[in-house]
Amino acid sequence: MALTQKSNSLIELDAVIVGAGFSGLYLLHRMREAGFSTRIFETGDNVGGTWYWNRYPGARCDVESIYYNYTFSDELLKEWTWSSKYAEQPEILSYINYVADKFDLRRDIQFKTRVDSAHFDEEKNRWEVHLNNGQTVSARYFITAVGCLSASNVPKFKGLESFKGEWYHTGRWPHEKVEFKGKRVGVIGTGSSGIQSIPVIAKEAEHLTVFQRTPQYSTPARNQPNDPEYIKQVRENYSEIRTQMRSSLTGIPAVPRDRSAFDDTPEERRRTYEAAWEKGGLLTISYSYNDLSLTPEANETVAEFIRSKIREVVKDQEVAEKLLPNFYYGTKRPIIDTDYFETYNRENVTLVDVKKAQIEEITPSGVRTADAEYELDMIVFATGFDAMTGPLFKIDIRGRDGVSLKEKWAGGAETRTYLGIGTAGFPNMFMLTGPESPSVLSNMMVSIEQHVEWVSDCINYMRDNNKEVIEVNVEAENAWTKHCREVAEPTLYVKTESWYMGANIEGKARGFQIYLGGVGPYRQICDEVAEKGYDGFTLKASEESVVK
Ligand code: NA7
Repeated sequence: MALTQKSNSLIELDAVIVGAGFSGLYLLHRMREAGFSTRIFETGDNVGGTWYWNRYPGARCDVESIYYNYTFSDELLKEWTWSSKYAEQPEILSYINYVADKFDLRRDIQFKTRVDSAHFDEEKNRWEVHLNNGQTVSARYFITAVGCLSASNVPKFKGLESFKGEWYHTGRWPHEKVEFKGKRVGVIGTGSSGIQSIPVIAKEAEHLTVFQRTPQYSTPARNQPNDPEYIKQVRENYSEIRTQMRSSLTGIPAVPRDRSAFDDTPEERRRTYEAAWEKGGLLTISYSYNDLSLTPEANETVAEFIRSKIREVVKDQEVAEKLLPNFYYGTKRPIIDTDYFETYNRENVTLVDVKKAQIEEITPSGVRTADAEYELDMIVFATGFDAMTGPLFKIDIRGRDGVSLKEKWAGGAETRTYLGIGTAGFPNMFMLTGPESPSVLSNMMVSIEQHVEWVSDCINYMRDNNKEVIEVNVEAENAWTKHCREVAEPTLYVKTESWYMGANIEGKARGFQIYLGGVGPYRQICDEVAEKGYDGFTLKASEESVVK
């Protein structure tokens, strides 16, 4: 189908995709292959999404590189070789650029263009999409590929505008090299971004002050170059690996040991945790036993083990004490690092506990906490994101009766979706890795491919069956949201104030918005929905479409 431009300001398409990250790019490819006129609108000036924006020093993926790539093209799998176990941001960005070129995707991507609003026109059964450059696009389908962690959060500290030095947010890092040499740098935040960047900045800066609110559990990544023999084996077996990834719980072919933490003696447990610590990696420790995320007692065994390692690594015991986490392990995003705790043994690093004495204001020359003032030349905000709903709410999305998504979801407090893919009252709109899908608690690549394939298959089905409108049924939505909450409720996740719960954003309602049933079972549910002719959705041909 051809793209038509009626005038300078109206573009007609089959589908609009928002965002040129991993999900948007693959969907564009699938849609074009199927003959749909599709265009991506992207704020940045190049492809990459998360990996375009998060260029901070030390940025790296914590899912093993061999699992963190597209798997839809065997040719692509053969062509690309990851240099190390955990790929660095520049290498991932090169990969995304390579994919964009290989599949000639750029010609249908409009860069430096923000989607400001998308309103469903009930008379035409089309989405009217407004861009920040004044253009209007009319499309049958509106698909958000905006990622879960793209709305960066710079807390509203008093006085920030008065700061005379440089400041950056890790998720909006400049393209030019940021110079730390000879500077007094402050990093606020010790989530994954802080923990990845702190050791790198410490090596360059004259002095680094880390402002920590919540100490974190972090375990060694033990990154290493990929052995060519290993890569050869992976290539030969990728078909099997892909099947395992797709049917696994997290999108990584690993299973928790079928054993409770209390099936072992304390000595055996310690040996198990020590071996996992030495091996490194994301799921190594957390998969040591099957009840670590379920019971406080089992959880405490791994939590205390990590605390003991922190006491061992950090030489100054006063500093070590400040670094000891005390929430349930794994209920905030588990982190893997390279020399994070070791960094506090450096002479040029100071740790400040801002839970004890909170940041009161940013002054022209630094940061003032309740009990001290810190002179700084640069502040790095590693303060995270308005996750899940944040990126969607940045767009004024309105469905039937002009109701906005933000209103429908009461600012996030009442988020309701069907499968995390659609929401009632917003016909022909699909969300890739949306709230209430496995998303951030899975290997995003597996979840992205599954959503993209499901959505593009659905749009194909619509065309093949002469349907014009697809819309989530309220009953199906209510049942899915209920199911999501029931799966999360017995876990320890809901007991911790985390960004999974919306707790990192001032005034944001608390609620767990990730489907914890696992990517394999989730895929099965989605497949069954499709096999039953999109059970839980109402599909209408053009003549039967509801016109109010
Ligand atoms: P995170 O994990 O949300 O971490 C943000 C950090 O910033 C965390 O330590 C926060 O403390 C801290 N923070 C946030 N607001 C403040 C204020 N006002 N004062 C002091 N400290 C603050 O974001 P990341 O970018 O590190 O990682 C996001 C995800 O990207 C990661 O989980 C991976 O999935 C990839 P808190 O814990 O809220 O007390």
